[in-house]
Amino acid sequence: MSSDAMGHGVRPTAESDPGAAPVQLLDTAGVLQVSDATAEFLPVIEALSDDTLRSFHRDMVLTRRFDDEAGNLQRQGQLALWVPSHGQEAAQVGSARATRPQDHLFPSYREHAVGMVRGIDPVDVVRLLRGNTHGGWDPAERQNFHLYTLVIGSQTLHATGYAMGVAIDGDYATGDPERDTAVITYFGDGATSQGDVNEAFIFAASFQTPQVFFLQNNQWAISVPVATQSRTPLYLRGTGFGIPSTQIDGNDVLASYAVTLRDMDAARAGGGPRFIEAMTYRIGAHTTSDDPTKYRTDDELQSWVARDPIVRFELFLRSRGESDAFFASIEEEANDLAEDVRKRTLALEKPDNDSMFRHVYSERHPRIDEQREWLSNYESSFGETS
Ligand SMILES: Cc1ncc(C[n+]2csc(CCOP(=O)(O)OP(=O)(O)O)c2C)c(N)n1
Repeated sequence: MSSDAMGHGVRPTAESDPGAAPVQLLDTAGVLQVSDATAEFLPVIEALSDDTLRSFHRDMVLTRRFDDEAGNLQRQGQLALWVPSHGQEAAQVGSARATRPQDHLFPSYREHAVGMVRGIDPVDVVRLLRGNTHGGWDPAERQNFHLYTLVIGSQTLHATGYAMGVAIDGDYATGDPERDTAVITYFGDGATSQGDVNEAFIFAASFQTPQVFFLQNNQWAISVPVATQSRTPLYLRGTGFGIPSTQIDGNDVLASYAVTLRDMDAARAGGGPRFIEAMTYRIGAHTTSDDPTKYRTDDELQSWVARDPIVRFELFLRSRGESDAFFASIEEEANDLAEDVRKRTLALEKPDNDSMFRHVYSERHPRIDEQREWLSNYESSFGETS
């Protein structure tokens, strides 16, 4: 490709700031990084039990297996669309594991690992992308994991509004670990160009809300590279709003955990908002409607495959003596999960096409009636299907 998305004849690289040194606790070989730069975080990592470390691996593997299976189900006509999370598991699992039960999490639409850590049934997500539900779940019944948001960036405003509410209720900075609440919101590099997101930063900074902005910079907003979104590393945008900001290696689950824990604790204690930019990569397509080979190179893809978050963490666990039997048992659990998701998806009722028209306006509308009729005729043209 010889021109950027705007056709300006510049070919931006996909990475916003290859020269920066994000916080990294595990290198790609799974070796713990001991240095002045990591000293602040090492005690937190050393305090983690073997079981907690194993749970990080389990979360990542189960999510990836679910993600693959949902992609297969979409290809087989069971889902209208699938949004892959492959490659972003470490950013998601580390940050989600750093939250407390009373915290509130506001996702975009790719946060399958975050949802699973917070107790989402994977079939909740399937039902949403299959058209069986227009919402998905009740956040109060899903450990405060809020609804997927397809309108880019709008969840950051919801999160900031919620965090302002937490502040008004006085549910932070009390010193009570079961009461003090923080909010975390997830969004992408493309979303940082949205007005909503910038307004969320302003309100958060002005009102010193108890919240963390967690940006997964997966290098692409569909076909637009991050270098077109911003001429400066994105975490510096947060700094510009007066929000302390940190760039991390988003494929390092320990960095994601340790930095998010620090920042959520600071927000809960009344220190105001924080911003984390997790440098990661969307290994798959943007969605199943996208063909990334049209806009990115295989060399770039392979350079990120080599930084796979699960491989890296497995190497780390093995270096600590974790056995083959453990990894095999997680693999087996992942396969069981995929089978269960498949079975329950196939048992779901056929989505009710009419419901998408029913919820557009409160009263009937001739344009909607026209579209309803068109779809009904189109469906009938296939004859009876089961
Ligand atoms: C307000 C709005 N504008 C445009 C879109 C269309 N759209 C869907 S995804 C997307 C790219 C988002 O990229 P990014 O924020 O980097 O998140 P990613 O999908 O990479 O996780 C766009 C422009 C939308 N859904 N909402």
